[in-house]
Order: sequence, then C-alpha cells, then structure tokens
Amino acid sequence: MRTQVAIIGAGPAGLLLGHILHRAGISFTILEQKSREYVLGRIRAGVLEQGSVDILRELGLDADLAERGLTHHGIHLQYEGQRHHLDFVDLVGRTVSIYGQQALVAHLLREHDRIGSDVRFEATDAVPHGLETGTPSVAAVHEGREVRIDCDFVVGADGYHGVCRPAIPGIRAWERSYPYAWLGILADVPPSTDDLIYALHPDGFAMHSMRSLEVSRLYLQVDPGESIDDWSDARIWEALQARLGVPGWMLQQGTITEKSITPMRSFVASTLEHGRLFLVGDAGHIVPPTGAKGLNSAIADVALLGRALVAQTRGDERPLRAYSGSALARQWKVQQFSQWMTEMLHVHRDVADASAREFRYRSQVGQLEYTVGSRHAQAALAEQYAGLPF
Ligand code: RFL
Ligand code: PHB
Repeated sequence: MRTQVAIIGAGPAGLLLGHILHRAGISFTILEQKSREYVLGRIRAGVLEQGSVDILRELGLDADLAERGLTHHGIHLQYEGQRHHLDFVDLVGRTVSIYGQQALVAHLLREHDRIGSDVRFEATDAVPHGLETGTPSVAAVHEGREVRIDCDFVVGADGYHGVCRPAIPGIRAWERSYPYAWLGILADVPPSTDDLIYALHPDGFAMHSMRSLEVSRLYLQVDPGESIDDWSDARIWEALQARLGVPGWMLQQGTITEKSITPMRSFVASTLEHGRLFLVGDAGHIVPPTGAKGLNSAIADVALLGRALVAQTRGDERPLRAYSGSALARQWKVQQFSQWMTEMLHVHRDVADASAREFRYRSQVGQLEYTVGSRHAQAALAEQYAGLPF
C-alpha cells in the first residue's frame, strides 16, 4: 500500500502529527507495536505548557482538555520546612495546564477513530527502508501478514527504545543518567494543594501533583536499584508526609491505585534527520521529569515537523531541512532547564564523602533561597517552566 507519511509509534507525538497532516490533506499511516489497551493504559506525564495547550486549541483538539484540564498559575517550591509560591501569571503572564498524558492520548485516538485514520496497533517488526532514496518504505507484520508501506517520508515517533534512531548511520548521542529514580503513585484522594509542590528534603525529593480534583499524583525520590515491592502503601505515605509536611498543612491520604518506579535520564541525539526519515519526541531526546518537559518537547517537535511537511508538499523544502537544527537548538535549552531543576531538588546520596555531600545539599538550599528571593530568578524559572516559544 501507499501513503504520504508513514509514522512509527502511536504515543502522543505520532498521534498528534497524524492530526496535523490530516488537516492539511496529507495521507498517513500510524504503525504501533503495542495494543490499543496498552497505549491507553500508560500514565506518564501531567503538565502541559501554555504553548502546547495553544497548539491543541488551534487544531481543535482541546475539547476534553477544556473540560477536564486544570489551569495552574504557578508552582510551590519547598525546602527547610518552608513553602514558597511562584506566581507565573504575575512573573511572565503565562499559565500551565494539568492534564494527564493518558487523557490526551485517549482524546487523540478518539478523534482518529472519528475521522477514520489508518492507525494499526500490534504492528510488529517495523523496519524503515530506502531512507536515502526518493522512495522510502516501512516493512512490518500486522494481523499475521507482512505489510509494506511505500511513502514519501518516514517519521520516527517510536520513543526512546524505537527502531528509527538506530536506523540512522553514524548517529551519535549525548547522555547522562542520574543516581536516583522516581517512585510515582496515583491515589483516589482530592489534592491537598492548589498548585504543584516541588520539595527538597534531607530524605530526598518529593512532589505533589494531581490528575483531577479527585485524583492525586505524588512522587518520591528513591534509589535507582530499589524495588517497588519494598514500598508498602504505608511506607509511601509516611515518606510523603515527612518530606512534604509543613506546619499548619495536612497531606490527605487515600487509596493508592497505581505505583511504579521510573529511572531518570538525559539524552539528546546528534541529529533528528536522515534523508527521508525524521525523529520526533522521545525517539530523539529524553529529559528527567522534574521540569515536566518530556511530553511538551514531543508536542513542540511535532508542531515544527508538521508545519515543515505541509510546506514541503506545497513546494518549499526549506523548513524540512531546518527541522533537525531548530528542534535540537530548542531541546538543548530544555535539557539544561530539566537538569538544573533536577539537580537543585534531589539529594545526592551518591556523593561518598559526608562533608562534600553536606556541602552539595547546602548549596542546593542556597540556590533555592536565591531563586525564591530574586524576582529575576523566579521569572527565569517561570519562563522556562511555562514554556519557551515553539
Ligand atoms: P512515547 O510516548 O514513548 O511513544 C512511543 C510509541 O512508539 C511505540 N513504539 C513502536 N511502535 C512500532 N514499532 C516499534 N519498533 C516501536 N517502538 C516503540 C511505543 O509502543 C509507543 O507507543 O513517545 P512520544 O510520543 O515521543 O511521547 C513522549 C512522552 O511520552 C514522554 O516524553 C513523557 O511521557 C516522559 N515521561 C514523563 N514526562 C513528564 O513530563 N512527566 C512525567 O511524569 C513523565 N513520566 C515519562 C514518565 C516517560 C516514561 N517512560 C518513557 C519510560 C514515565 C515513564 C514511565
Ligand atoms: C505529573 O503530574 O505526572 C508530573 C507533574 C510535574 C512534573 C512531572 C510529572 O514535573
């Protein structure tokens, strides 16, 4: 069969790109290796930058977001038992929205069903071919049969473990891991806070987020080697109470409905382009979740690539050739912000020398004191958290 754009991966990046192409009358097929239920069941991110919200609105994909998303005007930064509010509206005139990636993916899929898109789940063994030629294709196995999709362009929206990035000859990457991980829970309990709380505590980082006015999402810094089996619900609540507690405030507890541990990594590929192949989202870069940038970066890439593919079909190749450079330049700014937030808020237990470890912790407190004490520093955080221009 033939289509104009073959998209590998039905995460938020691949699904959103499909909608942008559909609106421009460009045909596409999405190949996803997992089942629909699996894709709908993944929890992951929760914060949308204002720019991401604007893109969804421009595409008419914001009906569910407008109904269920929560507009937040800032965040709380907490350390040494004190909580400080940063007001993004006052600082930079911007807001963020709390809206689960799971809800976004469900909405994008429902809209694909409505417009009759060709989205194939459980399509395995995808391999892109002929990327250096004018006639690329993707081979895969779907419903027990080998399929070949001839196309003009292949888009790798297949995440960090996908097949597209390794298909680029000579590609390099820069990466680092962190000596900590996040234990995340979903709990059936109304949030105990208005805006998200990011807390540095001697026991480790903790965060209070939410999914709705009935469901809370909370995170704890743990060691990367830890097993979720060692974290009973009681132990999780005890750690959250200790790390998030401030005088005169109560963390409400409820039934934990999901819990898992996610490692943290920073990763940037040297290019997002090879001939007729383009990478978007986690296929090209990964951030630690502290700055809430993973999903937003995927949306930013897709907005840029979507526009470039539309221009290309109208005879202007330049935006497509500029895509990789532009997306990576923006991504490196996002990387430094995510790394900065992460290192400022986590306890570096891996530092062996006790004095050096204490020095590090006290420097982080100094950095937080400076941030909350300076309007310029607050504005810099707010500008980056609420989102750089696309
Ligand atoms: P995704 O969401 O990983 O989607 C990629 C899709 O491609 C499919 N796939 C393939 N399909 C066909 N053939 C192949 N060979 C394939 N290989 C892979 C996969 O099954 C999948 O459906 O990437 P995308 O679309 O770029 O979106 C990126 C975001 O999902 C990601 O940046 C964020 O969710 C990152 N992230 C988080 N970000 C935050 O801002 N806050 C969070 O709390 C947060 N939690 C998380 C996360 C990422 C996680 N991962 C990737 C392990 C928690 C986890 C567990
Ligand atoms: C979430 O709600 O899952 C979330 C919020 C903010 C982050 C990371 C995750 O920085």
